[in-house]
Amino acid sequence: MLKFDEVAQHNSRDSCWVIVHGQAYDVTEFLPEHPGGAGIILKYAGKDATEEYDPIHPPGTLEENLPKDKCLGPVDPATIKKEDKKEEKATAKKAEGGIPPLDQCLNLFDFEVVAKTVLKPTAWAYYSSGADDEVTMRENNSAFGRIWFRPRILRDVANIDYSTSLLGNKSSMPVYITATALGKLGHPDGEKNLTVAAGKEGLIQMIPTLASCSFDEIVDARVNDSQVQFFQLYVNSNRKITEKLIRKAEDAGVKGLFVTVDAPQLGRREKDMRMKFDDTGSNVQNSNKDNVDRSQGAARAISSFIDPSLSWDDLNWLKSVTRMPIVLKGVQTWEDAVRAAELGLAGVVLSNHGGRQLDFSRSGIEVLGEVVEALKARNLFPNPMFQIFVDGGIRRASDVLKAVAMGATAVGIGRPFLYAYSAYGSDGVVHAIRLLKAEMEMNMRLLGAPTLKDVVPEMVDTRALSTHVNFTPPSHGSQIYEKLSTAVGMPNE
Ligand code: 173
Repeated sequence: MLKFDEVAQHNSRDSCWVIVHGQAYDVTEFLPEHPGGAGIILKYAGKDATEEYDPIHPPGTLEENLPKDKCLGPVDPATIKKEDKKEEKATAKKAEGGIPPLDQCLNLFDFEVVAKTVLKPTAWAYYSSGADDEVTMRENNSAFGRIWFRPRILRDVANIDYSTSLLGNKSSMPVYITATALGKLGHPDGEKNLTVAAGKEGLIQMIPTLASCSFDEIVDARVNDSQVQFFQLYVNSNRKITEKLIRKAEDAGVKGLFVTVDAPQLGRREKDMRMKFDDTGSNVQNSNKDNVDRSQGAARAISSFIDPSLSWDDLNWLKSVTRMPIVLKGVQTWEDAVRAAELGLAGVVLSNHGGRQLDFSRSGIEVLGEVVEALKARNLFPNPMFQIFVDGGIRRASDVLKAVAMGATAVGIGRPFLYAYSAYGSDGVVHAIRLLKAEMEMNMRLLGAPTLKDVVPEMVDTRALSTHVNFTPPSHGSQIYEKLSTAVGMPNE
């Protein structure tokens, strides 16, 4: 068996070995081909790269991309030195009981607070960041604060039922778990935490194209055969790869295809970028040799597979390769929503990608107002065959109910569930869902709406929704930003 010290000698561009899951690999010849650039591998040359590797590469990636003879065999575990102490520190905190017991989390915001203390700095930066000045990211939640309720009284609200149906599939609540990439940054079980919790609580999970777990692992984690999942699709420049993914999803019984249409290029997330610079240090030096832009870390490198030339013309092709209902995810105007409806698609998600794409795009909840109005004017709403979903900034059942009152079938929630499992595993997600259910029951009772059919437009006052206050983004000196560290590297120091 190989000894760690032997691997450690192959630590250069000329001879580069890395350890992943206890196996040594010779990746010297693969360096120029690595989609994320050679530099990131070289950082782990001669070392154990498992922790960095896992969130970004679904199982099987190495086997599929390296010739068999490049796997050099197992490394004697007794000789492996733990190089990355950061992760150990993070998990140590949990072991010491450094986080509050789960039942002290009373709402979805609480998980974010706990997750920030548990996550590795790079993971926190990746999950929590938004594009540019993060104005849209904050607006997503703030917009709900401009909608007020008009509750009705003296209705029989002894029994409350908030169950519903998404694309013809039962859901215990008008909420689904939306797709988010790189799930293992937060927890070794990654997206499987979401699958298990969704199954237990009767919610639908949208499987991401760029998950850390493989598609099969996420499907196999279903708690029973009747558990429903959707699939989020990034369309690859190589359409054959996309067709294969779609077929795989269909074969696995996936019930809906959500095509992301708001990310022809990945937004600039500066908090994330700052962290990558800190993390690799070597990026600038390497930028001449690598032809992939790694200045935005792994996400940007992976996103190079997303086809920016995708257009309305491709939708006929998409429809021809699947029987799954197709929903466009990332629609931001009534014009595009009407076009999707007229094309006979199954729905739209009014979303700005969690504020991670175009800064100063409006919140999904604001767009919902104009979309419903435009569809109604064309006799396209209500229509059970064309459902409207909203995501972004939803943290309370009151937010969910505001969206439902305005015409949404359901809303997607992303980050809060990531934070919940990062801190508490799958149990955290179950708890988060139960908190939302408790809020749903109370809010519907107080609104005078025993079922979701009773949650009607007249129950919300949305007059202020599209009135944006004269808002100047806070300066870069405010506490919201991860400031550029001036401690080292200033030219005149
Ligand atoms: O929001 C994201 O970070 C995202 O959608 C993405 C896209 C490509 C690669 C990784 C993540």
